[in-house]
Amino acid sequence: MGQATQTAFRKAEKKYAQRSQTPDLHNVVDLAAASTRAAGQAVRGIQLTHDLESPATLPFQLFSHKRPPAFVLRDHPGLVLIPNPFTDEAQRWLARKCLCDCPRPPNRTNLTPFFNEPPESMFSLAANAPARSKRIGCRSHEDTLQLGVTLPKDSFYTQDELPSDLLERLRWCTLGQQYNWTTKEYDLGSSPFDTDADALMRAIALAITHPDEASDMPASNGYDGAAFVSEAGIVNYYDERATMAGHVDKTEEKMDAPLISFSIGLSCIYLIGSATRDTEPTALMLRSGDVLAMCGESRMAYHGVPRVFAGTSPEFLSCPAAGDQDKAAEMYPEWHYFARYLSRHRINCNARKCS
Ligand SMILES: O=C(O)CCC(=O)C(=O)O
Repeated sequence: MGQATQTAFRKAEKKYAQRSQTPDLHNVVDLAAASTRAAGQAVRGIQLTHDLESPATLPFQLFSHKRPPAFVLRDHPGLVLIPNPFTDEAQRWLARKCLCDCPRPPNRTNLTPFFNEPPESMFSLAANAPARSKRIGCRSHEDTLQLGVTLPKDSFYTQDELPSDLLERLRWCTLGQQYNWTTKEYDLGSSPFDTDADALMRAIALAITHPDEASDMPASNGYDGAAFVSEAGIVNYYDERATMAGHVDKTEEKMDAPLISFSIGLSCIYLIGSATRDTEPTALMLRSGDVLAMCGESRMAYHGVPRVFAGTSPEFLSCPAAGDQDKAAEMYPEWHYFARYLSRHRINCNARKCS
């Protein structure tokens, strides 16, 4: 497609995806860099209407403040950004949840159709595999047919693999109601949504209920957060070169309920547009710990991730020698392996109400 016929969204994707030169970040709304548009009129601070409460089941605090700063964007009614409200400990816990607990049966991953994933965590296997002999077997041709898939032509998935190699190919896992990427329906059964993760998402949904509307930049979130339940979700795993093309999440029946996400690890450019690809999107810098909620009008908006930035993961996640890492190692024996992964990846976990 020629440059002239490209949509405004596509043009923005290409601009930020380009690797031959450092991208121009001038127009990127970056709440951690005071010199950008963020300091101007692109965003407005809002008051959260409820405290962010940690689930009582956890022995530590998830949130560093009960009412952290939160923002809405002028051009995108309903999009709420809470810059990293988490404690360092919480980010480690979330990373561990996304890497060890989420990508396990009965949750499905992009690898499920092709490999007999072990019931224990692939991450732990990768971290602890003492010998290069411990491989994960690929499914038989019959199994893949039963799952409604055929093996890719290039025979990418035809031999048993080391857990560490498979971990590098992990792209997504689905939570709760399992999403079928072919039919674009939730028709593949269900797994229990992690109770603590759901409690976290509910706390966010409640806190952003009806943020104050008395302004020229309304937050436009009329949804009553008390009604939110995480029924389905996706964990996306990005390596330094991974991208996510612009799309709208519209399978859910309850499009008035927010789509809530948090990100851990590397920073990225997140593009948010409108209900058509023809509107020029706004570029946001999302950093480790940032929470984003797509409510109201923005729930129907095109969005995507054209760029992940290498070397931007915070030290407390990515450098085993930094800060209170002894505590992390005590809680998670494989912490060195986590740190290695998190120094080179971004994880995004999101939740939706479907019905
Ligand atoms: O990685 C992100 O921040 C966006 C994820 C997303 O758009 C999705 O899972 O539908």
